Amino acid sequence: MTIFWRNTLTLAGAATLSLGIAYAQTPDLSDPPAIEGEVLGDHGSHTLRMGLGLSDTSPQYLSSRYFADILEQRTEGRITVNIFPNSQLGDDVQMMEMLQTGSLDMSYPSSSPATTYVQELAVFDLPFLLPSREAAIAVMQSETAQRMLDAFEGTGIKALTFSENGYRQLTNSARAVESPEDVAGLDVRGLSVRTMENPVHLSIWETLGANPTPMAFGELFSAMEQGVVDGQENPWSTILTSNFYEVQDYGSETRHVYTPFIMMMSQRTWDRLAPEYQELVQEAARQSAEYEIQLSTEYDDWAREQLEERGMQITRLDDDQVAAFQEAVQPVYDRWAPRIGEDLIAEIQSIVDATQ
Ligand code: KDG
Repeated sequence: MTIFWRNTLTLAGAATLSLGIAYAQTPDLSDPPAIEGEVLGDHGSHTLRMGLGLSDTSPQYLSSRYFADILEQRTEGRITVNIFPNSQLGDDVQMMEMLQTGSLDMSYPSSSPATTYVQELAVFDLPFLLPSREAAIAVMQSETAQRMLDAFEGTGIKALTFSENGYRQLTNSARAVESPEDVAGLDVRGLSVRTMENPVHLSIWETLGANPTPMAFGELFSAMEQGVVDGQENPWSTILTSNFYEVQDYGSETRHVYTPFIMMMSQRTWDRLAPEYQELVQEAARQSAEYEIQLSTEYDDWAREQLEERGMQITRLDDDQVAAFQEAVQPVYDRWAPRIGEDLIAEIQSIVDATQ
């Protein structure tokens, strides 16, 4: 953090000295790995458009740039990827529909709104299922997860790889939250919380006594600014890189769900690529996903500290407090586990257990 003095003019025109603080925009991030591998021959030229919900300082954007660089370098510029951050081209749901019709080439949504295409993905939405990042990575790299990507076959979407969105944390503008009772509000109304467009997330916040509202990510900042909702939940990196701290005073380290991202391509675009290019795209997607996970890890604690420096009051929960949330959301399991599939949950559980 650098502190500098700046002169400002008051309305009356007198110069006053005020304290300005210039915050670092990103932590000290690892450089992307060197791009290796042969340069492919000429299999045609393609300019691809990729839409993201998150901002151009997010790990998702930075690693997508790496993806674009790999393709560009290894095809001598025959494949170019233009990336549009900040929901410029639409939200997760809209962009997946655009992939289906072929009006967009690539997108990178959370797995949660993608459950309308592949229902099994909802396993990731179950609260407190993945106790550590190691467990989450093992699950994302498992054959079980690959089956979920393959299950997009026939939807008009080619799912390329999982990467990390991360552990989601609650923020709000009403009060400090350290228990489910604080969410529900005993003497006051329950918090109104924006959720992703996903029924399990809705169920989590209903069960906790909040008033949940599913909403597109791109509408969230102004909804919080205008008081349409009190709060939301997202990883610290997103809360920082989307400037949510400007409209949210309180954060709680709930880590209630770990959600992945899925890098996706329109099936129509995929089908237009030569097999050599398809293989390259798949390889670049995996490499950039690894880099994304690395950046996201580097961001996590740093982002929380930055939020505190910028004035957000963050409550860390001890084991007993986390256990209280876990217990409170048990009805979500009772309701959703049979629909998501007990076998699938057991499969995920055994991958998790192997990492403990
Ligand atoms: O680019 C991804 C975003 O659009 C979105 O998925 C972020 O986790 C997210 C949310 O809360 O919508």
